[in-house]
Amino acid sequence: MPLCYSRICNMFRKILFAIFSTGTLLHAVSAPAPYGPVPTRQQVDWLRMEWYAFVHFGLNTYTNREWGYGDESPKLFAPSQFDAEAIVRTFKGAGMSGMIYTAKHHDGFCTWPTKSTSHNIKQAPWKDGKGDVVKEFADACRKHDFAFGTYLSPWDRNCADYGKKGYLKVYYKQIRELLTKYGPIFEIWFDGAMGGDGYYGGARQNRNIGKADTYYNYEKVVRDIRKLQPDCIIWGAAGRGDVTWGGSEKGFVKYPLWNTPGNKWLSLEGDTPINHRGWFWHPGQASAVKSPAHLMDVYMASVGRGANLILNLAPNRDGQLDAADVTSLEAFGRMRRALLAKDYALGAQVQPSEVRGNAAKFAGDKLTDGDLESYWCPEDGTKTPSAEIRLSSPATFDVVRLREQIRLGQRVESFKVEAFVNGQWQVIVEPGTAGQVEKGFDLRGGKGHTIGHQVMRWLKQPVTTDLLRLTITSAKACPCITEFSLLRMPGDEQVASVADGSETEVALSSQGWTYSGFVADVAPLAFDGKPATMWEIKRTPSHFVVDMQREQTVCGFAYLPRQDGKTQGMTSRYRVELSLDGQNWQKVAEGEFGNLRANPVEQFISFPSAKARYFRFFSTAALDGTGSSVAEMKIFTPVVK
Ligand code: FUL
Repeated sequence: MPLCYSRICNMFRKILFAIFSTGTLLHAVSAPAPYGPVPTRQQVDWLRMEWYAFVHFGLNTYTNREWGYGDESPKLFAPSQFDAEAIVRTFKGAGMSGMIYTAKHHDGFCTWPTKSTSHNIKQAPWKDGKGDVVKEFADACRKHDFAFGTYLSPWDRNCADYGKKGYLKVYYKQIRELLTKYGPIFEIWFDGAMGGDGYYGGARQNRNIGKADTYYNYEKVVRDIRKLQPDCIIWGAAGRGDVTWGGSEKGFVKYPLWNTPGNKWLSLEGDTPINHRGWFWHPGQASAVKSPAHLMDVYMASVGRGANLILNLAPNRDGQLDAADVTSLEAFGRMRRALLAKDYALGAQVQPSEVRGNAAKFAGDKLTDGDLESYWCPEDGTKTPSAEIRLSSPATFDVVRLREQIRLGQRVESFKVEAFVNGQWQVIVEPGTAGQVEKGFDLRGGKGHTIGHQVMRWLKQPVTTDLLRLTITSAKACPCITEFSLLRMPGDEQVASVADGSETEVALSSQGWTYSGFVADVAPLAFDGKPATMWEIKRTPSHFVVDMQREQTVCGFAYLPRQDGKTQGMTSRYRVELSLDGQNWQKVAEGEFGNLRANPVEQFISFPSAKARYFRFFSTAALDGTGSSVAEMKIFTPVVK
């Protein structure tokens, strides 16, 4: 028996030797072990969707508000020409991959026939109360093979039980309905805005919920959703979901971007409306649409930094998208397609400094094979490898795109790209150094920090070459790079995105105006066209009076909140009164400027045209403590056509 055993061992040794020496070993080189938190399959699929639409459409569409108070009448909801399919076709045509619809916003109005509350679409005149906006969008998406997702505001300013236990039953029911009645939901959005004043069934109170995570019991919410729709990506949920906010409602995310801030993978989403006026549709917004060139900046500052982009288009009161929004969206869609149409590095020869186990599977050509799964990788101990990339002919490009194999974790901390131009190596993407943060739209000439799912670096100017060198200058573990691409940014098509001739009001010139009221000496700073200077006082309520020196017809005003990044003393509620003689006043507008904390953009308020010489603006409440401030204000007069 022992003889037999040793013979078997010998045979086994010989077989192993044969395998190793014939090169079969090459196939046996194993992939690196995952490093740190890795994304789920769903998170990887989601990142590949890149950009999709947000659709804010509900009662606010009819009230010119960003945040409804909760007492709006459902009778207002009457879109005469709503066509979900037309909207979906527009999005798809622009190259978007899906859409997320606000099934319920903070005002609590449910745009589907829910059983959870009577404040829903059944009370609306639209389709005689038999309509269902969620269903129409979901069906249109399914028909056009387009992903459908939903936004359900946790904060509900209509529900009498909000802030109490009773609301949770209502809310959970709404989640269940949306996830069981409308087919696959690719993403569900739980907004972060929570608590505050509201209608609350007539109580008209201020209700605080303490910690959102505790009140909503997001642990349970997430568990339930995973059971109902395991593929659904969860936004927010106090950090328990799969995706978190990009940090600004301007659409950019900060770079370097780490998806692994804790012990789980967390993806980022940049969100912004296509129109400067806000998330919902507002009268006269045709003149405020963002240009295609600006949308490209947004794209490069979100998708280009490794996040996804959700771009909002708000249907108008007819239920249709405004032509101006669509024109800009489509022009940007063409720019994006042109940018991604040709990768000049595709098929290029790659000479890396090192290949893991010399295995073909991890060789340099994986960088340029156009396959998002295959990757170039050195030995475990090597963290700063490099690779020379030779194109078949010289190409001109101004965007360098890199991708990591994130299924193995996020590893790269910084990288450098050089181009061989006029007989010399020239650094075209400088390596990032610790502590540098890229924010906003400062994009061109950006440094090479993280890679993650993807990073696009926009060069200061186009470069022409056929030889490049990529060097990973710092990594947490051996880098696994799936793609190295060279792209060309199309020229800014100067698509007219403003002034479609539908202007109904214009701002009056403030020349010669005088001011009284609180700190009247600084009131002119609110009318000087300079957002950095403002009328400001540490007191609420307070007010100022504008004497326009002569009688004018006025029909509205615009308020730009303080732009210095502070929220203390940012006016959030207002009242406006007019007077012909400075003695007798008439109130013409009163309300809330919603969503200022996340999106402090210019707010436009209209009121019925009236004659006045004096305009009195009251700041009646402020965000974060006492104070009042106005960075800029405009007073509008109607355009006589
Ligand atoms: C915010 C909300 O308060 C806004 O109204 C909007 O829905 C935006 C997408 O999220 O937090």
